[in-house]
Amino acid sequence: CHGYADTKKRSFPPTFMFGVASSAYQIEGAWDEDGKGESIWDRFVHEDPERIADGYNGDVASDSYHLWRRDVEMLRELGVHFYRFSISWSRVMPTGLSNSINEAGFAYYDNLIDELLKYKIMPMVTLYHFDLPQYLQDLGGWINPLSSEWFEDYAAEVFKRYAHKVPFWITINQPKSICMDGYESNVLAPAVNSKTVGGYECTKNVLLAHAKAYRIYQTLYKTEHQGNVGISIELNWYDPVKNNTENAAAVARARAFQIDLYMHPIFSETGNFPNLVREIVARKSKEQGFTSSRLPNLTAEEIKLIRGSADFVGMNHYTSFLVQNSKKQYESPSLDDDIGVELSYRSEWKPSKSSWLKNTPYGIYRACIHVNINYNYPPMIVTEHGWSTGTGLGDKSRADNLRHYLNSLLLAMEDGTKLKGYAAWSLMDNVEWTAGTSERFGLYQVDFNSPTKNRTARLSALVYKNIIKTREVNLEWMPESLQIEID
Ligand code: PNW
Repeated sequence: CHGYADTKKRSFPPTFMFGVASSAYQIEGAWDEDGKGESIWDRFVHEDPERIADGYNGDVASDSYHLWRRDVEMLRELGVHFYRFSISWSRVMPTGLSNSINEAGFAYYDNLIDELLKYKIMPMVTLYHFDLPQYLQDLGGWINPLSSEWFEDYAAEVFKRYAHKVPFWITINQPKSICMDGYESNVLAPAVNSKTVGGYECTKNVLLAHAKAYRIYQTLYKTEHQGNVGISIELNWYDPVKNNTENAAAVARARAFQIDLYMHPIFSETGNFPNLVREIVARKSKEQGFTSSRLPNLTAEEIKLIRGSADFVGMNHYTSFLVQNSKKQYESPSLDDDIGVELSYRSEWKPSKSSWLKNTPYGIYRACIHVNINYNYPPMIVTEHGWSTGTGLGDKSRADNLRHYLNSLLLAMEDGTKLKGYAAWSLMDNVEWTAGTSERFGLYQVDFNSPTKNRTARLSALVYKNIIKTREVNLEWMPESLQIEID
């Protein structure tokens, strides 16, 4: 255990990669330009503009569709080794199906990738970050059993074009958000809000989609290009509010449903969904009058396809939660009822601009150890971690959050975590889904009122630049000015 009196100097190894992350819908804009097809996010925000807190949606977003040269300049200012961005499926394949190819859409990514390579910044491409083509949603989206094949075709097309240029791939960003926020509830598009089987059917199909894409890369490109393909999983941390037997069981359920439901099929020795989740959902489903479990069965063949289908764990970590056994009765059936816990936060945890996000740096250490112990020390990359503020350049709270979480990661590495890289969320302010621009996550501020969407470095950008340059975390250091330049 590391006490606070510990003054040992630690640094990130020379091979450790620093980066920043973004996603297509959140930054690109140009929602219907040059042949792009409609996505579920376009539909979701246009159908009911009130869904976005401040009314600012992804129609224009940070306008990166036009400002990608400036974006790469910012990456050079920071001195990052890689840039994680996502490809908009409906921009490159307007209906989402394999016969529907939009060359103008691919040209955007050709340019971006070539500009990155010109400056020796490695592209890390996410294939899917929440923005399904609407045409596929009209066919059921991630509930349709064909969805994993649609995704496989899309992945094959993108690999074919970029496998020789892109060393790191993320198939899917956050299956839990996609399925539990998009299909089980109505927090994210497509807001299907099925409290019965939607979230779990989606989970199965998303895992299959991921695995099929992984196998294509393995079969066709791995030998020649030696790239790495992973998946980004929400790995926030859950601890008991108070230690007692009831809460211990509650924490086990929280971790099983929120983390291991997605990790276990891919990264465990045995594969399949975790036993605890299978038992609980099977039992509840029976009580609820279903003839089979709401959690779909995976066939032996499916288990085998999914197991081992990743070269690294992509960890998206933002915060920690306190868990207690729920006394209240949730709607039944529902995911909340299946889990049966209530979440809260310790009052000492510093709040961000987002209600769900508190500063708890020890949690990222604990999440790493959870992965190490349960999945036998797999290679890992933090593919997202970040902090929200309002507008303003003097974001001391983000700089402090960044430093303390990176410090925790140094401790996790010292204790055996095979962490290869870290991406800060996010390069710049963007459309924070239904929060619009009311919660800012950027190292660079974006002036959304200006037609030119000017980007300006925040204090945290300079702090991060210094960490990248020195490979050390100085918990005290403050930049003297807010000027940032390319070295
Ligand atoms: C991520 N949680 O989602 C997404 O991948 C990003 O697109 C998003 O902008 C970013 O977080 C900030 O919100 C999360 O409950 C969803 O702790 C949920 C949680 C964290 C991140």
